[in-house]
Amino acid sequence: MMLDKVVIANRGEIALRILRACRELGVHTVAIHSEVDRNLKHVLLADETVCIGPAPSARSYLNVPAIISAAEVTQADAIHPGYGFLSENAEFAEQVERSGYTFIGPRPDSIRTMGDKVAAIRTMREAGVPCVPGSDGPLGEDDHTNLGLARKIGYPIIIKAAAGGGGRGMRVVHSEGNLLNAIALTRTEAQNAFGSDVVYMEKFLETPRHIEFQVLGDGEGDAIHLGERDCSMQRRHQKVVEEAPAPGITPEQRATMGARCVEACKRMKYRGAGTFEFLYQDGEFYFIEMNTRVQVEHPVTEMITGVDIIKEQLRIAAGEGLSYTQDDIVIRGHAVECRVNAEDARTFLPSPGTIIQYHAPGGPGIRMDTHIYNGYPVPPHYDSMIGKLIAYGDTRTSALARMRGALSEIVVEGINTNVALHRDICADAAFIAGGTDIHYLEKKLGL
Ligand code: MV4
Repeated sequence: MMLDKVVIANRGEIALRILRACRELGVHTVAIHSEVDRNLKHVLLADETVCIGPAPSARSYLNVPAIISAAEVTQADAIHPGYGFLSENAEFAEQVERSGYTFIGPRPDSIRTMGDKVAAIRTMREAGVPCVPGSDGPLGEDDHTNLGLARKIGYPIIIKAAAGGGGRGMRVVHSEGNLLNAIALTRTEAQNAFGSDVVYMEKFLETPRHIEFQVLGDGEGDAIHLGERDCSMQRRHQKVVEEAPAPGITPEQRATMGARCVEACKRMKYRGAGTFEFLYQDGEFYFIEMNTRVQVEHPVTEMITGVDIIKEQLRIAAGEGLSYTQDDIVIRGHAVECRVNAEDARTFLPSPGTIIQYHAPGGPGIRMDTHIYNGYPVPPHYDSMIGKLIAYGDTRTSALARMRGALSEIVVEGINTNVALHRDICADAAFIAGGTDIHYLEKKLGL
């Protein structure tokens, strides 16, 4: 392994996941952490640790000079950003590289292009990836043109901020009378939230599923896909349960869509792990966004392919290329992931506090990716996700049976969690049948 020492620029379960992958490859680890995170499991396990600032993320996990200084003082050679925080910040990736370190992720230009949703859609359309019928570019200021565009696409339509994504900066328009006002409002909000008032228009799909394809690129023009995940079980743009493969998607659909994503990766010489997000409705896929990072739900793909995605990220960053060709990738069995959050069951508000008692679930096909332990205090400053319970089986039915078993075993005391919600979802007839849409959970919860 051409990497000797990696700075893990994240916290929680993903930091521990990255540390484990480094250990397996004989790579030394530096855990950088905030003042309240000295007792994080991966910090206790890391070869070296550097405190980079106080609890608020803006002063620690988002503090670029502090993170690069930590790489300097420890003489590390690479930085893994994990997910969230600085993982999709092109300026950070650029600064890391300009300072002489390897950014474990895509080239800054790829991050920048995909961060601009209009540029991302143009790139995908040119590569032959199917997109949602829409404006195929930013909306101009001419009202007549915009009214004509929407009429041609057909209502309902959705106005989205080019700098948005992940559900931020969007507005649905059901009829012509509201269009111009909606464009103006979305522009103003986008300007305030992202510093850009560029917006675009798409046909609004009313009952889609969220299906995403995992890709790996070597940065030199080779790329493979690892099939898809279904992440439709969500609440307020927060995924709750994910699974792979997506129920009802045929091997032919997987091969076709996978090949289109791979073609797009090859054209942009994409480097590292990435995810193509699609809406899937009435048997058709429509590209909406690309994520240029490893995702929370990567384990379900690891379970059905046997590929260690974090190890692949490290190998690619080290210039060792991909360990697999597309023909090596065989999808076998089914995996489901439940995100375990420290939150109130009724209000969904974060519920920090000390874990008094933790009993991990186990048995065949059960994987728990978590940093929690008995006595660990969940701090109030960060995301409420404390772990991911993953169940694998030969079939979806067996994966779900194992998940229900694991959910009946798991004990997390001292804080409130959403484990009861997961028990409810995994006993839900429509979920068990498979193929529920992105609105299913919110409707079930009566929102
Ligand atoms: C859409 C859509 C329907 N039609 N675009 C929300 C998050 C962002 N990634 C894109 N989103 C959506 N875009 C069109 N043309 C519905 C959503 C959407 C959604 C998408 C995926 C997962 C959950 C969602 C929840 C609400 C809305």
